Amino acid sequence: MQMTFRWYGSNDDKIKLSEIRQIPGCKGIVGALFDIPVGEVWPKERIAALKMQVEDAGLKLEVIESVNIHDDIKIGLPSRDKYIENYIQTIRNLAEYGIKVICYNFMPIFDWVRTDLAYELPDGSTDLAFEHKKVEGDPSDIIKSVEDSSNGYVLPGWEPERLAQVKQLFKDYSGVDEEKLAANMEYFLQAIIPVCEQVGIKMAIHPDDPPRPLFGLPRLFKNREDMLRIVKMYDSPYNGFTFCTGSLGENPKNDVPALIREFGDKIPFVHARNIKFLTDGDFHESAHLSSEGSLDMYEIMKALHDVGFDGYMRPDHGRMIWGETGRPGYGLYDRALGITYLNGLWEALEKGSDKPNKPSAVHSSAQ
Ligand code: DNO
Repeated sequence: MQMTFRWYGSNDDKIKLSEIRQIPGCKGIVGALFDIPVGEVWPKERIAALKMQVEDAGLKLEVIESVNIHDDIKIGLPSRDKYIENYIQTIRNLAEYGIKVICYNFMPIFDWVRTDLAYELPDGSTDLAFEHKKVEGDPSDIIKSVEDSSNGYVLPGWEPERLAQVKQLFKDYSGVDEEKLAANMEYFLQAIIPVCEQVGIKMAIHPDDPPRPLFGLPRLFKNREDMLRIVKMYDSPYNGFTFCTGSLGENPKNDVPALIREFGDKIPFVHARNIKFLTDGDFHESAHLSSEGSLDMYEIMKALHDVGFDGYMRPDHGRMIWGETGRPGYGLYDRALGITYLNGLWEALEKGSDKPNKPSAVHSSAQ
């Protein structure tokens, strides 16, 4: 397992690479070129510069989150072929610079959705929360509330240029139901996965967050059935999942460790985070520690360990603690605590794994 940390680049992240380097056991950065408009080819010089910057700080750059998918591909417009060609060129360019995993999502219009970016927890820290009643109305209300409470930062998937066209996008998606979206995803995967196989990059789709249809838009990655369908679209180790424990765990019907055991060989990248259920499917996020949330992080790490997970992991959204201000979900301190905890669980699993007969060993030495 290689522990990593998401970083938004020196222009957009107030967290410095040198600070990330000091988190014990953090080996790499999950990065992206956030300013390249969706659909355009990522130029080699820019990828090279980012890689050099990360390596100069003593870290690795092997995971990209995300190369986003142009809406024309998701809608299935004739122009999709041009955007797929661009996507393929980006994959080739990234492979040249040693990238091993690309995280992406296939969510229409909105990426992850939260209704509160500064939900106050009893200890005075704040975290992200989701209340379903708040997404039953006009999507522009939620856009406004995200923009007002994001501390001036652009959140991934909530780029202003994208949000400016939201009304038009809703019109463009009007004929796209779940079946059509799935067919468009299959078309995309059929085109790109053979290239990934050639160049050695694993694609890792991120679950829908939260895992339910929103604003009448279809969603393709919510549960086990969806995962089976995605595997079937193109069965290859290069067609994999970003296993986000929080996103899948937001639906209490999803048995997160069981999903890891079933799809373990298709998981090159893990987002590890905890959430706490409120009523009616609502939830807030929490510190990573099992006892702070509703997910058993030990069982999750154990399932990963049992399936021989050797991919990349990053802590996911953290709380704002110790007076830190910054991009909601993406501060330094609580994610660093998350890493330390996850690494601790992993070390215990590693050291315990060669001692399956421990109880009888203790018994015999006591005799
Ligand atoms: C939110 C993130 C998502 C994720 C994308 C992947 O914090 O987990 O925005 O990066 O869905 O494409």
